[in-house]
Amino acid sequence: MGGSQSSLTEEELLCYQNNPFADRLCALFSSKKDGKLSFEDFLDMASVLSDSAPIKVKADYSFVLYDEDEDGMLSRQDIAAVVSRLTGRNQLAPEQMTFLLDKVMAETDLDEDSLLSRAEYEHVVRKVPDFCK
Ligand SMILES: [Ca+2]
Ligand SMILES: [Ca+2]
Repeated sequence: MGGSQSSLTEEELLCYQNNPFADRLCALFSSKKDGKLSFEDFLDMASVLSDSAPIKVKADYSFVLYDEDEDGMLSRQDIAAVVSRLTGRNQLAPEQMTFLLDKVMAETDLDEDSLLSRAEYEHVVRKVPDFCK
């Protein structure tokens, strides 16, 4: 392959589906790790994002997607970043964010280490499949 014509840029992806995680998706699915998606990368991504993908696959990819600092755990900071992407221009006030993070952690952090491991995350996703849509 070669030539940027066959790749989708971040902007194109944003236009394509207006996904608040477009830059993370590009970083994740870019096989050349240059943030650009080839047509094959795009198909990979589409199959993972499709409703028919197994929940385990969705849980795996969304965990990596949300783990912005890529340390293998979801911290309050990672989750705050997810929330702020999802809320876009209607950002939560700091105290609302703290309240929300407290609630999320209380429900999900089973071993109370203030971090969400992959297993804990998968547990949530299985209980609330909409969580990783
Ligand atoms: Ca992390
Ligand atoms: Ca934990």
